[in-house]
Amino acid sequence: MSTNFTIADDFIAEQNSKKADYLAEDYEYLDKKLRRRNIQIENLIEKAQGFDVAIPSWGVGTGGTRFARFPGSGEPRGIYEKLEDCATINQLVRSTSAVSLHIPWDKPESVEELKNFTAARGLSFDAINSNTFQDQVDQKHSYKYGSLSHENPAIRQQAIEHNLECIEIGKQIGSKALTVWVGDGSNFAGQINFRRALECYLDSMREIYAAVPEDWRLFIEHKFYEPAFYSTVINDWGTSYICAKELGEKAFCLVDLGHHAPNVNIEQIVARLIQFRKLGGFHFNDSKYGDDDLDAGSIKPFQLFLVFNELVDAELKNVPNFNPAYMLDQSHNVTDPIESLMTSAMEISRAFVQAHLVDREKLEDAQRKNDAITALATLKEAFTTDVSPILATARQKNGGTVSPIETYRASNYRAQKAKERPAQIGISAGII
Ligand SMILES: [Mn+2]
Repeated sequence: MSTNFTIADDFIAEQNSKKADYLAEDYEYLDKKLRRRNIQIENLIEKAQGFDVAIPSWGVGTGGTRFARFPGSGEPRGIYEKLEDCATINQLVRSTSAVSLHIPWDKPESVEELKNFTAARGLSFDAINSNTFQDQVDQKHSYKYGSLSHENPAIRQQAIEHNLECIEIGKQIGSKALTVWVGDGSNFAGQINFRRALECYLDSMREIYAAVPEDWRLFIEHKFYEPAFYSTVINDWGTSYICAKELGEKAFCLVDLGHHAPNVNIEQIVARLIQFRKLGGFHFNDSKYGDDDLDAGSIKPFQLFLVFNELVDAELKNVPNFNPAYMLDQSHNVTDPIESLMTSAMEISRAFVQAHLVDREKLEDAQRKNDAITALATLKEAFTTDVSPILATARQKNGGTVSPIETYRASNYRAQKAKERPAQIGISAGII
């Protein structure tokens, strides 16, 4: 492992020095512009430096669709190679220091070895994700007709025990949250009893909840269709909220941006969950039609900004217990996953910094006066400000690179990994 290729810090410094003059020019211009609006650029750089979004282990592998998967060269073949790629992403962008594991895909043979490997690369572990949406080798009961909500108590028990095992692994690696997403649902009207399925789900979740440590959070992730096409058990944020409320204080709702019907007002859902103290966090991605799992900010950057507008508003107003966990949840079919994840992490930081540019006094004044034009213009003023020099400076100050994609390509990382990692059949990489 130790002989594997890594990007040298000197190389990053050399790449950065090539950009220094242009960055200084752009920075100076933006600084002047923001000062006219009474905004201190240094504060925004500090905000950007402190911002972090977790990488899902499955995101560094090439994804696929229902039709096919076209593997990329040099893609990771196991958890350690996935962690190598996660470390490289963080080395360049410096805003992705945590990794979210998926059990059983990433089940470690030695927890100690996994912890040491991760810590040596400056990474930590975010929420742990359970999987009861597919059958594993040697599994006694099938999840074909459901898991936590199944009619058969033996199947529910098996799904509960898997989640308990995830909590145990999570405790050992230092996770502080369990994310439960179930694929349970139905394909045909009448196939399941809606009320009974949800009651079974809640019974199962109560047992899981009881095993969640006091300083942990339990995230419930809703999704309105897929893999079930007629109904899902946790179909929307309302159901998710009710379940989180039923379970107790450690349970929260997770919002995956792709898990809503087209044109749903997600920023309003976010505001609702904040108001009722049940917003647990996000799975960021973007979509055009369904749960496309495209790169964050690639299709609807204004929506991403509006989501962050709600989040930053809550942060600035010190809403109690407001501590959302941020993670990317994407499937990269046609891009190099490392490039997509770096770009997405930067787009999320961009939306976060832009939301900090909103003149909130002016916005509130416009709202109170029913001045819709000024209200929208106040948001647009922030949204249309190019904060790239702030993001680049923050990355550089944290030890990263001014131009992540350029530096990454110049390093030949992927070509090096293609040599180190000969292709292997049957890699399970996120079609979720
Ligand atoms: Mn998700």
